[in-house]
Amino acid sequence: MKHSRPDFPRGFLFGTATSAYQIEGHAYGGAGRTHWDDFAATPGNVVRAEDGARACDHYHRYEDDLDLVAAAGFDVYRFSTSWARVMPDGETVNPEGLDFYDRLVDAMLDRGLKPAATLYHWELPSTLADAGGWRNRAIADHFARFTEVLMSRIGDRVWSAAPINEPWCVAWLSHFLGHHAPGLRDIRATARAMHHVLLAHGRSIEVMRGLGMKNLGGVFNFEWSTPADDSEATKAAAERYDAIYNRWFLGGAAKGEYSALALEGLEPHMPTRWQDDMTLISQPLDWVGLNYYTRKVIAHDPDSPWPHVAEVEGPLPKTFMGWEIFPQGLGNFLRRAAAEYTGDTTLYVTENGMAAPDPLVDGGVQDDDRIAFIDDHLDQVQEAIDDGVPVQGYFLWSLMDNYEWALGYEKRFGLVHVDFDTLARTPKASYHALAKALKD
Ligand code: PNW
Repeated sequence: MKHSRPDFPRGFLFGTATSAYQIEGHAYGGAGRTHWDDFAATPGNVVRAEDGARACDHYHRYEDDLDLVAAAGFDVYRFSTSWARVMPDGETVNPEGLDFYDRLVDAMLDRGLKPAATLYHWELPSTLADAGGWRNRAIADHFARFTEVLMSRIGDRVWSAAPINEPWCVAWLSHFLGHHAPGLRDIRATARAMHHVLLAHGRSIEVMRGLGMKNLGGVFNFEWSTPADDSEATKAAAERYDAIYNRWFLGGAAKGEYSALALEGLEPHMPTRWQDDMTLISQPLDWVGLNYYTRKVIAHDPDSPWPHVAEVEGPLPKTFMGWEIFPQGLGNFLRRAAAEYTGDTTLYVTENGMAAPDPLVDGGVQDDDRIAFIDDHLDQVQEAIDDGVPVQGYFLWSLMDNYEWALGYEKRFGLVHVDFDTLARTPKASYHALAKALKD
């Protein structure tokens, strides 16, 4: 690859990321049922109705997997913890679950890796989902309790912690678009989830501060929105998309303010007295993480349900997800975050990467397209640094091929290939290229 460590300032961190449900194997270790198990079991929701019961069997193979992270020369390993593994019914503690994360964190430290924990990456215990999940304000109390239970055990050893991965996905993708569990298509449920997910974030940060933890942040996802034409109606639609996707959650968490444009449509559906929560929601953060993959081309669609936007086919090359490759969006968001929301606060790119078919040929995977993708996005990080944006790390999604949610196991994002029959791990060309770049 083109880039290597010396291209970046001293102390700039390289990492790779995974999430619990996508790799661990949820059938093991006494974990409780989650709304993703329920969602996947309902025909039509997930390709081939695949779930995370076995996934990559990381639960048993974590030492080998962490060897791969360390051998590549990564500084940081971003992982998530499964709420239902720690508290199978959302309330009772499963000692085996806590023991697992305790061992996992120690195994990272043994290898010189910085453990970057995300408490919630989408697998809600079914009992809590059945009680209304993110639509129910009580979720914030439950999440605060989970934070306390988990971090009382591992909070003294994690390098950083963030409460919730990608609040937009938790709220919008899951309650408005219906693509993720619980698969709702309901604007009222969405507005409530959009607020409660941030309330839970704020409560969790508060609990972790109380435990004396340092280096606490939030992880948000971003998609650049490009108007399909230059009519006023189209430009307004692209701005509404941007307001909901890219401004609502970051604005709430970083400034205690929701986008006025997004509120125009959402206000009637919001929980009562939501304004009273904005101070709690905007707890000071030590860093903000940006997850970035793609852009969308947006049109105005007068017939679509609120918010009257439609995604249309764009002209750029696409990944195996069908997502357009648009590296400039990453630079745009890094600059915008610092200029409009986060100021001097440290930023990390907490996820970036691409899916490809990645067939195993002659015992290897020649994923040159992924290497180019990474280089092109690192160009953007470098430009942002040159522009004075305080971005201090870049973490690849993902360490290894894994359960890609509603798309099952076919979409491979890994630097390491996983054979889902034998579970054999084979580092791809991108893994070897990064290992060389990080050592040089
Ligand atoms: C991120 N969308 O999710 C997640 O953090 C990962 O768990 C996931 O595997 C990765 O990106 C690749 O998909 C997203 O449809 C999933 O807009 C879907 C969307 C956005 C982010």
